[in-house]
Amino acid sequence: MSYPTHMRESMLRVEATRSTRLHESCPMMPPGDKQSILEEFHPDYRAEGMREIRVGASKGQRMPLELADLMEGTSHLTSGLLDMEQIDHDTDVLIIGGGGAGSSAALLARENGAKVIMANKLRHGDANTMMAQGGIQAADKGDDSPARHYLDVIGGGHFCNDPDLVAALVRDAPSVMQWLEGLGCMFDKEPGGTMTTIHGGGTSRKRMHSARDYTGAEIMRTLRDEVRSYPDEITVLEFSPAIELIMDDKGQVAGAILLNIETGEHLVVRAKCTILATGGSGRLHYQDYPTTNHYGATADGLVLAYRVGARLAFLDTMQYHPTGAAYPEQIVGLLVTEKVRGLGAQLCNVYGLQFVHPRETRDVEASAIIRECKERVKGVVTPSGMAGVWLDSPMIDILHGSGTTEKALPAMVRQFGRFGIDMAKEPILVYPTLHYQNGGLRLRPDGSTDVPNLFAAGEISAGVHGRNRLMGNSLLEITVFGRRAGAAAARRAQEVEGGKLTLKHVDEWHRQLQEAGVNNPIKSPLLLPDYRRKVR
Ligand code: MEZ
Repeated sequence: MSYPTHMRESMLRVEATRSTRLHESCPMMPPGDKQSILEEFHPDYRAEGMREIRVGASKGQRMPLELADLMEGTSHLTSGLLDMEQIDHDTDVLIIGGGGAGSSAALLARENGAKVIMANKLRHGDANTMMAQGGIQAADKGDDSPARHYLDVIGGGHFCNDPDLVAALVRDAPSVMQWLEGLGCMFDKEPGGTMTTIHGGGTSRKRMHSARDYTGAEIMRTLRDEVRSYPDEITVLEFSPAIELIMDDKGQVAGAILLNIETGEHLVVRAKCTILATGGSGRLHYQDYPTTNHYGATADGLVLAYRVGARLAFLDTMQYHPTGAAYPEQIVGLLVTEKVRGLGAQLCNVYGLQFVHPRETRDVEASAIIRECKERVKGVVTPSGMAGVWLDSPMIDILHGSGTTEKALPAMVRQFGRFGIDMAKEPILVYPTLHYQNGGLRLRPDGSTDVPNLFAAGEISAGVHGRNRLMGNSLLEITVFGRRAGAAAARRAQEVEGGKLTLKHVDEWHRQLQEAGVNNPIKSPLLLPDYRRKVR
């Protein structure tokens, strides 16, 4: 397929400026310019895209329209619908979600003596973790330290992060890398055996560790294998999403109702502690953006936790990854890892000119691309009418030696190679894509939430990243807080005195919706995105 003629013409301009650009990079933006570009171009600042939620513990908080509609949805159940005395599974710790956070939690809960059930909406490991490419941050080299990592995270998050959560993240990072390696995770190494590390946007040291460009898949493979080697202590249920949390008459969370989506059967799972690890919400396609996310990323855990009174934070900030594929159409929105820029590729407009430093933080980088295409009209327009900018990937082999692209980015090379584009020789076209939910449930460093016996870990949570996450801190977050939540939930489970199970909170939720005048609410959790053609 390769590129049509008009795109080739623009590509020639990128080639023409390359030798000069190899020796010069756009300067980083001063702080004032960063703030103004965000306010003008970042989707989070588009007032029409957000609204306040009208009910619940965080009433009045702003969030994307699509999410607010879902959070204000009605349950698939009411309290009288199921016999809550008929218990299908009884366990110490129920984990809802089997991506990296859920799997890490399962392992640590087991290690701390708990019997565990892990409920997956689809298959174990069908999650955003599997799709994460570029790397995982950890300050484990001589020129770096958790303190430097801390400052980078806080700066990247616009100084809004929860300091205790950040401290936990960066302190645990080196030991989490050792843990993963000990479990068999094959990270990239130099010939001498030290871990290969590169920069990411907003990092002051090279601390991005990777497994080529399928780091998340490698971590998920390792964690899944490990979980599956303890079948007597960790029961894995697949195709069984949670559709409601269960409370007891003492006001504690006491498990969940699962829906077996193959048989339509409802399962009552009683648990002393419950961990939500359901990930993010990219499949809600805020403001019609395409997404890098897994099909299951539909905010289910947020919906369930909110109904039992958990508080939310930072849901008015989403991450638009600067470089989603913009051509060919078949892969629009799929991730082009930040590692491509980390290895030196620069962004260029239709004239082959650089317009932004390649390693600004993601929110700034994405805003600069949107401005280049929308306001300055210097994007490259594809045959489907979408504008994008060039990511000059051939720079990688020039800077690091022939064959580097193939070695460091095999998944990317294949993704574009299928369409006749050799990214080691030709630049690729990119545009921002919805990637990550910066906010979510409020959390303590041990993974506990405001609601008794309810824990959370991973993308569902809020505060670690403030208003903007740096590359590689999500794979770190899922392992650090998955482990913490698993251990804390197992410890707590030893003390829990359960009560009588109930779904009365669901009736109370419906009453609150009515009182707030929320008309025609949709049913939630959504479970899977609805891609059917809409009737006009
Ligand atoms: O942390 C991420 O989101 C990540 C590593 C993504 C990427 O660009 O590869």
